[in-house]
Amino acid sequence: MFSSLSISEIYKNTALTFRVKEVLYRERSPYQMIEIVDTYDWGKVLQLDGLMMTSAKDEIFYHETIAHLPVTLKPTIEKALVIGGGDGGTVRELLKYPQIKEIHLAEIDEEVVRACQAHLPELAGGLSDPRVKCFFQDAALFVQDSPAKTYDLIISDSSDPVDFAAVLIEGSFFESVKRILKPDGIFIAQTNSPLAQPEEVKAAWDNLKRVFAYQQIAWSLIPIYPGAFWTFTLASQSEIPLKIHPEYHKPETLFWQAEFSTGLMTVPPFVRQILDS
Ligand code: SPD
Repeated sequence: MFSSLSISEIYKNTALTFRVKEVLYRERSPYQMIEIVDTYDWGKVLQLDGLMMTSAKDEIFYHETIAHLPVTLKPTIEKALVIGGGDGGTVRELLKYPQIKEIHLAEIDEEVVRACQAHLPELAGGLSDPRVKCFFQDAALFVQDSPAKTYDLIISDSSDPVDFAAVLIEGSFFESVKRILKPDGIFIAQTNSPLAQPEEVKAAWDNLKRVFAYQQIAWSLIPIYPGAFWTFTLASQSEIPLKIHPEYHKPETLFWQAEFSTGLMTVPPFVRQILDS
């Protein structure tokens, strides 16, 4: 591909490769290989075990959607839990809302947080905010051990559902999430690409449907992920409003606009076919 230094994600029979200016961090933690590199075209990129997690150029499409969509739908959120999300991008967006008083981050790999605080402060800077408390433990155990009816919002900002993260789209995990959500609380998970990973999209949907009374697919475009067309799935025990509240969206954003909610929660027929298959 490139004769000089590069970084790739190979997903099945497709590869995405960026030419690298500089390697900023490259260490193996007890859980995974962590790499942060500065690329020519996408700015700084975080890879975990060879999988693209985020890039400076396109992270807004992911972090703004996963954080602002649920808050725009349910503006009374005071206490939130972020599962995974060690790069800090999702927490950074939640911190833009003054009504959110407390954010817990359950991230298995403390070294991801430390590496991002050192090399991606534009994402991870908010993790040292006094409203944020980090718990470095397995998210599946964290949700199992948390008290019932604790959170207004839970966001699963997980890595791909492989290895230790595979459990994060299973029914048993969703049962624990339901238990620790307040009765009118809302859950949103990143649920992969219907183009590249239709089986994972369907598995998450089916497992959520067995556990929660209401669920709703939303989508965004994340160019550095396999398939680029990416889904997020909302779930709740109370009805998920499809009517947006633009007045609840005040923060400065570069991508997200409250008016997108309706469009991004409109399920394209090719996605509906996967969910109904
Ligand atoms: N294929 C990549 C899926 C990763 C989703 N999570 C990314 C974490 C960004 N905060």
